[in-house]
Amino acid sequence: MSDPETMRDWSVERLHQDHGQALRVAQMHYDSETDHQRLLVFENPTFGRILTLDGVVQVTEADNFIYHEMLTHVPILAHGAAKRVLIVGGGDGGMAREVLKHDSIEQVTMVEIDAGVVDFSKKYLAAISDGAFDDLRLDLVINDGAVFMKQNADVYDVIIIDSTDPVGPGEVLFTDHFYGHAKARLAEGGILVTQNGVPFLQGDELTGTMRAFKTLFSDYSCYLASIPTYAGGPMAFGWGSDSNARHVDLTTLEARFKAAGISTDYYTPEVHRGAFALPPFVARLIP
Ligand code: AG3
Repeated sequence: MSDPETMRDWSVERLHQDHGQALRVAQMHYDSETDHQRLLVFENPTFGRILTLDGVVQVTEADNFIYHEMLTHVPILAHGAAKRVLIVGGGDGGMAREVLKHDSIEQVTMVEIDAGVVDFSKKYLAAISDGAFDDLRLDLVINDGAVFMKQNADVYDVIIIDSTDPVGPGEVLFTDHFYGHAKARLAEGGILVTQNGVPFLQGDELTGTMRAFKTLFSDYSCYLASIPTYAGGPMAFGWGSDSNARHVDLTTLEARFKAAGISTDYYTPEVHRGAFALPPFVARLIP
């Protein structure tokens, strides 16, 4: 039985100073400390299995589709001819799952810092990766994303930063340095997209990334989607490119989406276009 007074049997997230969220733990599936972080998987009747890292919700079976579809199909379909995709982070395999839906994608490189997250996601969160780890197009590299970006010389059409929040191991993925190295790994016409937190509560984080993008890219902005367990309002995804792909029109997107032949639960070409409409409180955070 859960006790609302003590929050026993609830997993409490305290990511933000003045706001938290609690999710009922109907059953604990896994609880361990890896080299990098504390990792829990528990069952919640509404959200299914939930993965938390150091108490912060990373992924749930029920709502991960919104996040993963928006960080993959938006840049891939805006690009229109993407063949090589790099995912930084994404150890649960959800991002790879969505990228690999596109038959036109020939190669996906995923750089995850924590081998523990991958191993255990395969076992405890198999529905999230849904076979992605067995796809021959996926090349899994266990390395620090920042180190990989500096060392590797390959280029990619789309780079997706599927990071945690900028505390702990994820912090380096929000630095100007890192974005500079990421840009150097983009092929001509390439697009960089990033997880940038919920701007209502993490406005500085978005501003920091956008300030870096401003110096790096001829076109930069962010787009939005609400993910229930990333609480606090819509989440922002950073967008940086030297192409005009952000302004691709609806008719083109519709044709590309149809040609891709993929099925989605959140993404549509209209949602894609609409996601770039920014309320003033968000637009003001972009220098
Ligand atoms: N990583 C993004 C978690 C961000 C949570 N942040 C927040 N609530 N502000 C998700 C990994 C899924 N592949």
